[in-house]
Amino acid sequence: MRIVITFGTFDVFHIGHLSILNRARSLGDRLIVGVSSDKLSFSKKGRAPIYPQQARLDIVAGLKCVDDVFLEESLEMKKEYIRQFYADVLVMGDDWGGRFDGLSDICQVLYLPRTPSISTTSIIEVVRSI
Ligand code: C2G
Repeated sequence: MRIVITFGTFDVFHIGHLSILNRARSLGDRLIVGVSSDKLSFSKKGRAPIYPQQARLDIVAGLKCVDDVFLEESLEMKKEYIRQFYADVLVMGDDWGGRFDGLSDICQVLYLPRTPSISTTSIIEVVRSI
């Protein structure tokens, strides 16, 4: 059994989010997703997410490719989460390239290419301009 873990805010869920989760799932037998808490998300992006954390958790948990979700409270707790869920592989988008290489002593660390031309920020900008 190969367990894959990944993390993200997944605010205003879009095709780029679905794509990385499907690709992450295909690298193993189970996919566990840490969804950033509202507090963590605010500290990363300097603005509150549009969707509150419970909605973001429910959306990600409802996907066919996702086996389990939990709330990610801190960027610095990746090691604890990896151990807690017995993850064999950590998948991150390549916008985080290199950032978590220090964890390669406890699991495989892979960075997958982001889907071009879509982001939560660009969706917010389009909606604002209508
Ligand atoms: N993503 C993607 N393509 C896009 C947009 C996002 O592949 N066009 C990926 C990101 O690389 C990330 C995941 O979708 O792997 C979730 O994206 P975000 O919600 O922006 O995640 P982020 O806030 O970067 O959270 O502990 C790390 C963080 O929680 C990552």
